[in-house]
Amino acid sequence: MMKKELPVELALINRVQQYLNRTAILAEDGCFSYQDLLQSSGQIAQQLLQGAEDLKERRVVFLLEPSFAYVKVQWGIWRAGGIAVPLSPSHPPPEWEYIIEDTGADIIVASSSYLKELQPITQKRDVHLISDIFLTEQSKTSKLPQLHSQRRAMILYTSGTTSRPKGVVYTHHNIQAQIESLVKAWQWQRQDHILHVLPLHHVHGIINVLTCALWSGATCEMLPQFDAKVVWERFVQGKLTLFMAVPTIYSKLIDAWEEGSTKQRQIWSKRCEKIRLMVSGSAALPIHIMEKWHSITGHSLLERYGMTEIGMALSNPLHGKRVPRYVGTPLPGIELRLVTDQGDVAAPGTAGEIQVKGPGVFLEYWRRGQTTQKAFQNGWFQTGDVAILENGLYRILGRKSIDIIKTGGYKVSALEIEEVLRSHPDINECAVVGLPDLEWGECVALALVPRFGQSISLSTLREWAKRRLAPYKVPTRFLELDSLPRNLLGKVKKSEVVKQFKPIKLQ
Ligand code: MCA
Ligand code: AMP
Repeated sequence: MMKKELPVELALINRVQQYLNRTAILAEDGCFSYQDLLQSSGQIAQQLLQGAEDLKERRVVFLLEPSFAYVKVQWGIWRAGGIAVPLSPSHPPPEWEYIIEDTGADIIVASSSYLKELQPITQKRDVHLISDIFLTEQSKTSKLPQLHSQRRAMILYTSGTTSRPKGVVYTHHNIQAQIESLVKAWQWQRQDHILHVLPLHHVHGIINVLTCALWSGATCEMLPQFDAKVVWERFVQGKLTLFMAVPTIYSKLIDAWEEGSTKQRQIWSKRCEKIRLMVSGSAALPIHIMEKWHSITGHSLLERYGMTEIGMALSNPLHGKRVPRYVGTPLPGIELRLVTDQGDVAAPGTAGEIQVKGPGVFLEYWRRGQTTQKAFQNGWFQTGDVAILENGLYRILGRKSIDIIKTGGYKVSALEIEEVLRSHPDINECAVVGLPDLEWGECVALALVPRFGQSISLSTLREWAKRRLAPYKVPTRFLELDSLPRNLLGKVKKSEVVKQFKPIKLQ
């Protein structure tokens, strides 16, 4: 049965009426109340509309640093009836161009620092480019469109088992369901104050941290980028009640703590007592990080499991024992099952693929009807992750595809990287694999066969790749081979490729 459609204003935007004078965002561009957010996003909506009544799901790409500007533009797009598509400032222009082209966006809002790099793309594609400095504060705001929650709200790009990233489409209703589930499970309150250090083109940073905070009337303090020392200083200020990050960030915080003086360490550790909850997710949390973090801060990290297509699905409890290596039980509103390779629902103690149903599950892959269809089995989304249920708790065992790598909390596709690297003039053939890595979880490793007589160095290849790929997709380990190991059908045997790399001691 279709859920009764409510105007979006009643959900996220209307809630703000309860908190008008509270601080919503603290960032480098200032301190802003919910009233400011409501007013500025309304004005931006008006400017995007240019006299039209409704953007009617036009895609609006925006490229802004973590700031109040990011939030007001995101809300402005939503309030004008557009689909918000965030780009990452850390990506090189070819990655932006791919998303602009794939979404068919015809408006881009960008911070002035990216205009020069964006102009060739916007000219080629006839896209209207608006610099954030031209987002004027108009005094008059007229009526904004009434939206319904089943309308498309956002597209986020995710890498997978296809060579190019796919756009994951959420309706306002999907976003609301994801938020409500987490707000309930982790008991978000208006008194909460969270430090935001994550990228703003993925679910973890956008939904779990930013939008859950704003839904709850809490304060979201944004850093322009992650910096371990700055994070420790913010912990010391004593205002924070929540912190959420990926395991690599906790690893980097531990390194910074170990480099601190004895006195500094004591202060840093002591002030963490005030924080009520620290969450880890987006990749498996290694036990050594969980234990070390507990020993220096007294916090047992709450590990949870999620995916771009479904939001968050499993979580350890807010109150109660958080068991290392386990990701707990389904979050509110989530239906979850494990399915064996034979297609049966797995009994407890038997491994199976995680499949999920729920109101937070995405609507579709943008303009990829067949891929969307294939991703579901009788209404269940097939995650490609394998897990087991033991003593009532889920434990993630790994992924079905060797071509998906998780590095620093980012999902990257080996196939996508190979496709780009194959266009290098000195590479004859190549294979990309993920290798276990103490700091990054996995690192991107490249085995290549050079063209006859050519010799390639890792550093020059990295420079070349950085102009075409996001920094976290650029290989950090490198191996030259005479030929790639292949099976009888000519397919590269990736498990053999992995074995050819010299193992690195993990602890
Ligand atoms: C960057 N570098 C890397 C990697 N990333 N090297 C190896 N592996 C990597 N993955 C290199 C850069 O090339 C550069 O090297 C140097 O490290 C510094 O780069 P920078 O970008 O400044 O790194 P950083 O700021 O230290 O980044 C680390 C980070 C970042 C903060 C952990 O990776 C991050 O924000 N990760 C979070 C990702 C996230 O939010 N994922 C959620 C996806 P050089 O100087 O030589 O060039 S959503 C999801 O997964 C689901 C829904 C879920 O469950 O949450
Ligand atoms: P993304 O597509 O970037 O949203 O990444 C989602 C993927 O991250 C999932 O499919 C899992 O493979 C992985 N993931 C997220 N949280 C965890 C976790 N707690 N433990 C293990 N893997 C995780």
